[in-house]
Amino acid sequence: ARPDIRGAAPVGRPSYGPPTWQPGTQPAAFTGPELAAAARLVREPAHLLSVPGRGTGLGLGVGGRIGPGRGSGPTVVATLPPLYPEWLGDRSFTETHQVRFPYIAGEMATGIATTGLVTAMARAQMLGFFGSGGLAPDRIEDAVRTLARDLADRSNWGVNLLHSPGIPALEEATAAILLRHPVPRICASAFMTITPAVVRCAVDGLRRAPDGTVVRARRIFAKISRPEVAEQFMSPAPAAVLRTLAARGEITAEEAELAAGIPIAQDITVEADSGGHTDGRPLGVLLPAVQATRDQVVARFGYREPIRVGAAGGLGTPQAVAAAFALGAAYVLTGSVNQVSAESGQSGPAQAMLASAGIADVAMAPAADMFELGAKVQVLRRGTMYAARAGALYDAYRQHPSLEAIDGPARARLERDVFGATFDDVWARTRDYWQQRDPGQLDRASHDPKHRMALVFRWYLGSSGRWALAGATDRRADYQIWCGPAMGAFNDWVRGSHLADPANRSVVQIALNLLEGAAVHTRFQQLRACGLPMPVARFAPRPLEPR
Ligand code: FMN
Repeated sequence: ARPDIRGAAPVGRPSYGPPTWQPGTQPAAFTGPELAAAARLVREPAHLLSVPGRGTGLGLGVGGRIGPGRGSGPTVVATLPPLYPEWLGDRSFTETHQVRFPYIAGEMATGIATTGLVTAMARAQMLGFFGSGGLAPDRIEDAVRTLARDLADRSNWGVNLLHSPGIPALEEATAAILLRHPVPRICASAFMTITPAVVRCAVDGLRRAPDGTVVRARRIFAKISRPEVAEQFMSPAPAAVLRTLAARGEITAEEAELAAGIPIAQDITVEADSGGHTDGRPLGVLLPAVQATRDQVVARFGYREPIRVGAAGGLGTPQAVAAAFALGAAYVLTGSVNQVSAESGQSGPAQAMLASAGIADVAMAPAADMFELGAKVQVLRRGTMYAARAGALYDAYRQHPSLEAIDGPARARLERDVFGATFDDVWARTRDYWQQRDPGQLDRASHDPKHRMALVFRWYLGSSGRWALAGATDRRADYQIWCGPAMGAFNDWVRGSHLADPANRSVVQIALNLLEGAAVHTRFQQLRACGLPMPVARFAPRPLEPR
C-alpha cells in the first residue's frame, strides 16, 4: 500500500529551526551568580541557550522542557548530559572493584589508615587500604582478621604491602599474612623492582575460566612515582621469579604459566608530590608519562584487559581532583587529608596541628628507614621542630666518623635540643631495643662507630613518629607527622564550612565532598569552554552539609 501522507504538517506552519527551551521551576541563567547556581545542579541536563540581545547572547537552562523549533523561547544550541561524581573516572574501575565511586583512601603506615577507616570506605562503596607499614606481623594479622570478618561480603578493601629493602623477612611475612586470609586487594608500594613477595601475591590462586580468561584470586594495585617502575608492574611477572617460586612449591606450574600472560597489576597509582616518601614530581608531568608507558606495554603484550592509571599526591581540593580526572586518571587516591578524619589513627594533638597547616607548612626531612642513605620524607613543619632537628642529626652523621668525634658544644646542643637525653642514655635504650629485635646490629656497632652513631640518631627518628601517634604532651615539638601540601589546600577549602569541625570530618564525608566539588568544577569548565561567562570568583565549590 502507498503511505498515507495526509497527516504531515499543514502548509504554512513549518516546524524547521532549532529546538526551543521552556523553563520549569528555574529561569534561564545569564549573570555570574545565576550561572554559578545553575552549574551546581550537575545531575540535571544543562541546556546551552542562544538568546540574541541578552548579555553575551548565551544562557544556561537547567531542567524545564525542550520543544520543537516553533513558538517563542530561547533556542537550544547544545545540551550537556547529567554529570554524576560516580562517572568522573574509568567505568571499568568501578565495575572491577565493585565500587560506586572512583576514589581510594590510601594506606597510611603504623595503622594511621585504621581498620575503621577501611571499613567506612568499603561500606560507602569506595576503596580503602589498611596502613600495615611499620607494624609488627602480629598486629598486621589482627587487623587483617578484623577486616576479613567485618567485610566478609565485600571485595572493595585492601591492605598495603610495603617494600622493605632493609628487612626482606618483614615483607615476606606481610605477604604470607595477606595470602593466609581472604584479602581481596593488595597495594604494593615503595618497590623499585619486582620481588618474590609481590609475585606470590599476584599469582597465588590464578585460574583459567571456561571462556579462556585468567581469573585472579585477588587484585594488585601498585603505587609508583617513576615510569620505569610502573612498566615492571604492568608487565607479566619476571620468568626467573616465577621459576624460583614454582621450584620452592610456593606457586603451582599452572599458576606460573597463567602469570606469564597477564600484568602483575592492572591498577597503577601514580603518586605525585605527596605526604611521606615522595619523589616530589608534579602530577601534570608524571601522569601523562605513565599513561604513555601503559599504552606501549599494552601494545607490546597484547593484553585483553585494560590497565588503569590512577592519580595521587596533592589532592586536597575539588579542583585538584577534577584536574586529575581531566588528565585522564582512572581513579583518585588521597592520603594527607584523611589523617584529620575521625577514623584516622593519628592522635588528637597531631590532628590539631595538621588542621592549622597552610600549603607551605611542609618540609622534606630525614626518613627513619634508610637514614644513612639520606632518604627523606615530606612532613608537617608548622608546630613541630622535627624537620630541623632530624636535619641537624643527619648533618652531624655526615660530618663525623663517630659520636665521640662530635665536639663538646655541638654534642651539648644535640643532647639538649634534640634528644632531651645524653648520647649515653640514648645508646642504652637503643641497645635494649636491638638486643630484642636484631642483635646483629649491635655486633656491627661494636666495631663500626659510625653505625653506632646511626643507631643512636635513628632512635630519635623512630621515636618522633610514635610520640605523635601517642599525642605525647612533653614531645610536641618533636612530632614527626607525614604530610603533603594537599593538607593546607584542604584546610583553606573547608575553612568556615561544616568540614572544619573535626566531629564532621569522616573519611567518607571528605571523599564525597571532594568528588561532588570535582563534578561541579568539571561542569563549570565544560560550560566555560562552551563560551558561557562563568564567574571566576565562584569557581571553587564549597563543602556541602550531609543530607
Ligand atoms: N603510602 C604507602 O604506600 N604506604 C604507607 O605506609 C604510607 N603511609 C603514609 C602515612 C601518612 C601519614 C601519609 C600522609 C601518607 C602515607 N602514604 C603511604 C602515602 C599515601 O598512601 C598517599 O599515597 C599519599 O598521601 C597521597 O598524597 P597526599 O598526601 O598528597 O594526599
